[in-house]
Order: sequence, then C-alpha cells, then structure tokens
Amino acid sequence: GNFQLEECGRLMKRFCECEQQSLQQLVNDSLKPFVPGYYGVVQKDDQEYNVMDDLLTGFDSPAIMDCKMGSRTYLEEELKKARERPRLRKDMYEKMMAVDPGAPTEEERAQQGVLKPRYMQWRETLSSTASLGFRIEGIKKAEKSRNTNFKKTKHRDQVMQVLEDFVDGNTQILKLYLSRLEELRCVLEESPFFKTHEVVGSSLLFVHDASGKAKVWMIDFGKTVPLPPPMTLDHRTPWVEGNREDGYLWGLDNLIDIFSSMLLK
Ligand code: 4IP
Ligand code: MN
Repeated sequence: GNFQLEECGRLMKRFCECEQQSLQQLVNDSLKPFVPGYYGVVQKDDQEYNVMDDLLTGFDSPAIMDCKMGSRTYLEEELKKARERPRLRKDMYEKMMAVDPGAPTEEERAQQGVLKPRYMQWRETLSSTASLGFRIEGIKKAEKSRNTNFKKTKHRDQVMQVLEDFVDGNTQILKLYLSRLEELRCVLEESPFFKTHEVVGSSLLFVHDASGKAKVWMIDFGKTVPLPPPMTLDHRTPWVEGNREDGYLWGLDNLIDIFSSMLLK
C-alpha cells in the first residue's frame, strides 16, 4: 500500500505535500505529543516518501484501530470540482454496488458511475460519520488478520460493540484510552494549529498490547489544509458549504461519551 517500514522505528509513507506541511507545523504545536515525529523526505525507486515515527514501536503484538474523525470526509473543493468539471467515477460506483446494489440511483446505474462527493456522502451516512462525527475504518488485533468490514457500523450500540471487542472487555485499557482522549481534547481546544486548519480524513490511531500499554495518536494529514487568515474553526458547529467546519471535536465528544458510558456498565 502506501507504507514501507524503515529501520530505527520510522516509516516511509508515499509523499503528499499537504501532509508534509501539516507534519512540519505540528512538531512545533502543542499537539506534538499526539502526532508522529517528522523526519523529512526520502527518495526510493523514483518515488518520494515522507519519513515519520512508526507509532507501533515498543508495542508487543499490538491491537490497532483506525477511527476516521469528523462529520465530513472530503474537502469543499471536491464539491466545486464536481460542479465545474463533473467526472463520473466507475470505481466508486463499483465500490457502492459491492456494499449495496440498491444504493445507486437509476441515473447512476445508467451511467455506471457516481460523482466523488456523492460516493463520500453515501459512505458518511451508511457509517457513523454523519450521525456521530467519526467512524471505525479498520481494526487489527494481535495475531489476527486485519478487519476493514465496518462500512455499515453506524449506530451508537454497534460502535460500542466493536470497541468492546477491540479491547476484549479490558476495563484498564478502556480507562487509559479514555484519559488519553480527554487529554487530546483539552490540547485540541487550545492548539493554534487546530484552530487554523480544516482537518478532513484524518484518523485517530489506537494502539494497545498485552502489557497493558494503550495510546492514541492523530495520523493522516493528506486533507488537512490551512484556512485563509483570519478564519478559524471551532470544529463543532455543523457544516454548511462555505463554513469549512469539519465536525472533528463533535466526533471526539461523541467518542469520549461512548468510552465513558462503556466504563459505567
Ligand atoms: C476512499 O473511499 C477514501 O474515502 C479515501 O479517503 C479517498 O481518498 C478516496 O478517494 C476514496 O475512494 P473508500 O474508503 O470507501 O475506499 P482517505 O484517503 O481519507 O482514506 P482522498 O483522495 O479523498 O484522500 P479517491 O478520489 O482518492 O479515490
Ligand atoms: Mn486514514
């Protein structure tokens, strides 16, 4: 895929300028403890890579979960592009058909293609992105294979069930995750970087292992873009086209609320 492991606890990820910009700024922001360290660009076989910390370093057969944050998973610019130069995506039509053959409209069926925002919005409402402001993208548990079959994990109780299974009912791990998320929320609410960026398609990476260690980091900044000054976001106000809001903190509030109620059971 997009990664290659490097030595000394670092990894190489296919170069993306937007991600580079964000990673460079984040190491000078209060969010630094919650993001991978960044070590510049390397070239290998005609391809450039960003080098960053491999966050799994130091864990022993870790369990890993990727939660995509926010209530919107595409940039506003995608909407403009789709209006100005509509491009039918056959690959997205096919991904849609594979999950739900009833999803495409009659027109889309005739065209055998869908516009990107339409596909992205469909994914958002099928999952918990639209209703909770985050969705589970994938889980890899120690020794087991990777499960990415969460496209229809939508309702609060379904999400809770998946999280419960991810931690194997371990309350200690749940507590560590919860306190790390609460810390992250505090830091996000004060971060200059976060206030001045639209954060779309970024994930929280959850990692724990049998030794009882559990951590959460922010990853994937390929669609994290600076706002034109003096514009800022609160990351909770509902999105309407033009306001650039991404629902990131609204999603984190919901995630924290779900972890909290799991601990009360
Ligand atoms: C993918 O859909 C993800 O939404 C990708 O987002 C997105 O990449 C892809 O768009 C889209 O096809 P599935 O997860 O349903 O396969 P992310 O990179 O955040 O995971 P973009 O380019 O929007 O980042 P295309 O246009 O790259 O195919
Ligand atoms: Mn991701």
